[in-house]
Amino acid sequence: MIPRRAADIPAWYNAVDILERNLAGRAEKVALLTPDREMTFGEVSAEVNRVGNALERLGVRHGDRVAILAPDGAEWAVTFFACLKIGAVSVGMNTLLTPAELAHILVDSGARVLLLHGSLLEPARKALEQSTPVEHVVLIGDASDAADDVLRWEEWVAVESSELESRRTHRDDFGTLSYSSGTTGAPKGIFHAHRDYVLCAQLWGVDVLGLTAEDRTFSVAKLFFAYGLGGNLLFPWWVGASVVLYPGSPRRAVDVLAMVDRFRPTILFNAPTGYASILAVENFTERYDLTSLRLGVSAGEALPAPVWHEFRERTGVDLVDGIGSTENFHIFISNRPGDIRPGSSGKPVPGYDCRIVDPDGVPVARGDVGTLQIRGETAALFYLHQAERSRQVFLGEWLDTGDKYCEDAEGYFWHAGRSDDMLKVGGIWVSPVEVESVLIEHDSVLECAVVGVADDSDLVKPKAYVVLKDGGSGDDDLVRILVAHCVDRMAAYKRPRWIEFVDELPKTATGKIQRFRLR
Ligand code: 3UK
Repeated sequence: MIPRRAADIPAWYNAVDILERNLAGRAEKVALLTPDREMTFGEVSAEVNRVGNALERLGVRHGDRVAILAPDGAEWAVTFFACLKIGAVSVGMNTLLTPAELAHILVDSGARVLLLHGSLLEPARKALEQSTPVEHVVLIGDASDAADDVLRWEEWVAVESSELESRRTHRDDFGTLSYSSGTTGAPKGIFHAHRDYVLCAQLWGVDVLGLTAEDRTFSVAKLFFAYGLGGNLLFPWWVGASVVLYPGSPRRAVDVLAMVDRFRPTILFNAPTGYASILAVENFTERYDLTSLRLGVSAGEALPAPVWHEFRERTGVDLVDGIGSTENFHIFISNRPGDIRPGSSGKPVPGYDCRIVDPDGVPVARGDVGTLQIRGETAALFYLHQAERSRQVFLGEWLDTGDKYCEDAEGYFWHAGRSDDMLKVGGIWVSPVEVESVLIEHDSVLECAVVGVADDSDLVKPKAYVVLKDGGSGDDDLVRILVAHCVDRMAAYKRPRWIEFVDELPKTATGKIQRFRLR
């Protein structure tokens, strides 16, 4: 099967096939490597069956949601495929979120089971203190102070059979529910179907990126992001390549470099900020052996051309920038090996149609900037529990990306910002409205506005303009206090990198803050 259209996939299809197609001929091949563990396709498959049986024993059935809150590792990957195999829907949770955000996702998704890593016990415990639908918690790794009623992964799977029949799923049945942040309000739940994983694997992973069984992928972007899940699990396994899972922090470039040095991957998945932070490590090419790399992939935010050139000069490795979204599951416009325009997002991935439209929905002239809409079979259909927002974004066959783009004479697409106020910081969404609402909670702050400002690498980071209550002018101490205030209440990547104290903020006649003027 070479699926380039949904109709190429059998109507009744379970995407556990992505794993199990390797059992004929590659069962003994290493499927995944982590800093402390290695598993073959055969071993992963047996473990998937045990976990599938264990989930069914807990009562998990077709369509039920299973949340995963864990660093990237073997258990994450195994649980993901176990859910597919029994027709359940996995909810990969962002490990950086606050307890309140985690609780929201547990409630909104209706998760009945939570797979929880011991290192995340604290935020999870606080989240579970609120009323959530979670009936069972399965604990991965050791955490001696966990409650008695949690199940322990090892014991939980040990008693199960390694045989399991796939449950019958339609190619259009959902296999994942991912959460993505918006400007205001709660994160939006986005379902993807069994069909989407194989279509994206073929259309971009194989046809554009050129993945083969000889590759070994490594991703700094986590599995709970669609970017990491596709790039570092589904697409490589679709072609029988091995994946290296990294449980550490994306912010530690030296750890990332040490992983590449140790595991010798051929393809690196990272966000532009991640590449810029590698470049900032002194003499990194002398200290770490990166010669295994044949390509780097960049997504999450636009990759500035200077970063592309510097990375190429220092390492000899070409970076392939492509734009994807959780709504579409993965990349739909991309550069490709051997055909790269640094600074651009490349050309539409075959299988997707792209159009750039004005505010009335009319296509603009080539070269003009407009809003990008895409059409393709991997697009989600709606946001869970957000009918109104869904109607604005999912326009029948077309999906409104909210990104501004222009297409040049040669057909390359150039990112030109967002049509909302959302910021991508290190490839992850940050809502200026959310940062403002946290800053304003501080006693000294009268009002504030947060905008994206480019740093030395031309990558956007949040900057806050703050008006103080006492009419004061502020100082470095207050900057530190306000940043600490933000880090206490939000994921640290959302904190303002600069704070400027001002006497007033630019406003419209109706009193609305004009963020564009601050930008
Ligand atoms: C922005 C980019 C310019 C853009 C994602 C690869 O990022 C992913 O999904 P999200 O839902 O965010 C989507 C939004 O992020 N963006 C992403 N990549 C680029 N802007 N150049 C890029 N290369 O605003 C887009 O609408 O978090 C990325 C694969 C799968 C994904 N889900």
